[in-house]
Formats: sequence, C-alpha cells, structure tokens
Amino acid sequence: MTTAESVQSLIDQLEAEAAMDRPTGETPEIAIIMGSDSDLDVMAGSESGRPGAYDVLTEELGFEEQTDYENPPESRFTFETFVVSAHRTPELMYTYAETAEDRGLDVIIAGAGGKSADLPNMTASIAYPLPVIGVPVQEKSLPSVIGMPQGAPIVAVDAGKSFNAALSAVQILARQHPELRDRLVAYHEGLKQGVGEVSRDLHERGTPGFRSE
Ligand code: RP5
Repeated sequence: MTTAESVQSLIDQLEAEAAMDRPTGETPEIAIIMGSDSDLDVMAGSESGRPGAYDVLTEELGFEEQTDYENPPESRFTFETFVVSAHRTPELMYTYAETAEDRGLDVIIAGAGGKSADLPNMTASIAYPLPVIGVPVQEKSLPSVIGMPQGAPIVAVDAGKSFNAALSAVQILARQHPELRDRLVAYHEGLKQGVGEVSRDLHERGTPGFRSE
C-alpha cells in the first residue's frame, strides 16, 4: 500500500464507521489522537516515566482500548487511539474530526508538539460541538493549543498533562454515567489516602528515617 493509499484507507474506514450508526455501547466514548507517534509517551504515558491518558483510563477508571470495531472489548467504556497529523495529513484530520460525533465519540483528547501544534485547535473547530481537550506535548506548544479566537472553544491542560486530560474527559462523561462518577470519586479517595499515609510515615519516622526507605 502506498502512503496515499494508507491515509485514504483510514479516511474510508472512518467514513464507513460514521455511516454505520452502531449502538453506543459498541463504540468508544473517548478518542486519544496525536500529531505523531513520537508524542505517544506523553499522550499514553511512558513505560519508564510519567503516566498519561492511557494509564489512567485503563488502570484507574476501567476503560479498555478499542482496536476492532467489529469486536468491541468487554468493558462498557472504551477509547480509541490514532495518529492524525494536522500538517502532514490534513485530509485525515478533517475526516477524523468531522466523523467523530457520528462514530459515537463523546470527547476527544488531542495532543501535538512543536511551536505550531495545530491538531487540537483545528480538531476542536471541525468537531464542534463535540468537546476537545487539548494537550500541548511540549511547553512551546502551549500558545498554539490554547490560542483560539472568541466563539471557537477548546479546553486544554498544561504541557504534557495527558493524564489530567483523561480525567477531565471522564468528568464530562460522568455527568451521564453514575458509575464513572463513582470511579472518579474512588480514584480521588485513593489519592487522599496516599497523602495521609505518607504524611503519617514522614512524621512518625522523622526525616532521616523516611529518607532512608
Ligand atoms: C508535531 O510535530 C507532532 O505532534 C510532534 O510533536 C512533532 C514532531 O513530529 P515527528 O517529526 O516526531 O513526527 O506535529
């Protein structure tokens, strides 16, 4: 398959999925898209470093990644992941955003790096009224992700914080799905408990003892 054919086959697949009108339980609620696979460690989370959107969705909130639309995962709540480059594959970006709502998505997490990080804001414009949460993959990407004109909304997280973007996406979904609200609350309770345990440990062991662990 040539490069042009491989992009076109993705476009054809997205358009075919949009026309299928699948039941909502069989389609992903969340999309994670990024400008390049070099963004994957930031967007999904790095195996050796900071966790990201993939990690919090799968490990904390019970989501599964959907890779085959004919055979959706068992979990009620799923997400899909794609590389969509605003500059190198503008046609794919357009089709991706334009078909998103018809393909059953409820919220898109979009990340890009570099100074001209246009994928999040262009996706937000095309997919409107679907909410898009922008992730600047690098510090220098921040102005181009958040700098939308009045009337063209995007919400965004700080540079590299795809983890928080996923939590925000689930907060949006939780208004309709009480079980997701419960999972978000349980996650937060775990955070609180962790701080409490560390605080007690530091206090009772003293600084040198705590550091020696
Ligand atoms: C951006 O350019 C991508 O989001 C990525 O962060 C950056 C570099 O892309 P590659 O050259 O690594 O593919 O569009």
